[in-house]
Amino acid sequence: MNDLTVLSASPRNDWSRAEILALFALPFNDLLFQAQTVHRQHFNPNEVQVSTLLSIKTGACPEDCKYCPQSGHYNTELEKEKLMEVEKVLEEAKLAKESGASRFCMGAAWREPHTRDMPYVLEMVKGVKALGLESCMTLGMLTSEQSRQLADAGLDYYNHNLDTSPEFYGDIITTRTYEERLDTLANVREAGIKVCCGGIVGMGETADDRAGLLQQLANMEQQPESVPINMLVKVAGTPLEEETELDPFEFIRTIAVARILMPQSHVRLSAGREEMNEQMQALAFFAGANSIFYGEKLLTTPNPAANKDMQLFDKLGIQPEQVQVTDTDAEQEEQLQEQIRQEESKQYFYDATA
Ligand code: SAM
Ligand code: DTB
Ligand code: SF4
Repeated sequence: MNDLTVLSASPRNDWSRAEILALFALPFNDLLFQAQTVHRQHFNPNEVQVSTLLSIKTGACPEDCKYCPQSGHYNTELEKEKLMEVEKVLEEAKLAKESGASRFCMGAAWREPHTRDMPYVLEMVKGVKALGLESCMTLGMLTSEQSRQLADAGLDYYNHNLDTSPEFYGDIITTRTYEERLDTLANVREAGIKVCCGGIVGMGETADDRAGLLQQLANMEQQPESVPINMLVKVAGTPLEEETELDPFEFIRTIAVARILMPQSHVRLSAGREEMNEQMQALAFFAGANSIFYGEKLLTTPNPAANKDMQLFDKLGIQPEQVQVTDTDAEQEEQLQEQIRQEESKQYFYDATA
């Protein structure tokens, strides 16, 4: 076994860049063995958390993120859509629940939510919770007041990514700073919402940048509960459409190092699965990934079909992780089911006194 054995049971937040690079440089089998060992200390290795994503407001975003098909700065021929109606969002959430998702994530192509939009997104959170699903939103930057409103509505997770290392960040986004992202994350944390924060690889960053992203995430005062690792989805019309492929083993190494640095976090094998074969996804699960986005679409780009994912789970003996529904959630769900029963029964009875 290699000297650099880091089987830490509890999270550390003093990782140096050199230590992280040394993990990346381990022989592949040693790295995966360490990652799998850490993984088994905190999780059932045969369970994967399943989230479904929905774009609740699509395209025409004022930000210039070079990877993003929804930025208004690039012509990606995406059909723009205004904020969806609450009812439509809840219909989608119900379908997601019926197909086995335990968390429903709603994403908006905004720099930040406008005050006039808040009442609608708060209703969405309440409705999703009432269905007995965990709720997650990603709406751009948040003030502390907006974070508190979302927390009061019952939001479980807020997704806000750092995307890459502080050094490479300016090459990818110029319309908002790394500091502003950290401020939003601090607001979310302070409001008591769980943090979902990760990044994208395959954007032309160096190995040092990948280590830098993981260093930022791991060294947060409290590590994010959920860490999405996205492989860049190259979309025609974006400045990164011709970017060189990242070596697949480097991607698996990134997952494994994330697992070792953040032993208690769910690491999500996020965007990019449509371009990965089953063997690569299996390796990612072995390296410690234990969450996926499930359903045919991410926000605007394709994701593997649900039945393909279920077949892969079957082949690997993986079970979807079940959500722990609290008493309050269960009561709310019962109330909602009662409302639905009442609405449905109206169709079958006419008013004989009229
Ligand atoms: N507008 C909000 C924001 O940026 O904070 C929320 C939605 S935004 C689409 C959420 C995340 O999706 C981004 O931070 C980025 O990490 C990821 N993402 C966007 N386009 C992507 C792509 N082409 N490939 C991989 N990940 C992508
Ligand atoms: C995250 O880290 N990845 C998801 C979610 N958070 C919101 C989004 C991936 C988007 C991929 C490109 C698209 O479908 O538009
Ligand atoms: Fe807008 Fe978010 Fe896309 Fe950036 S990643 S352009 S903020 S939707």
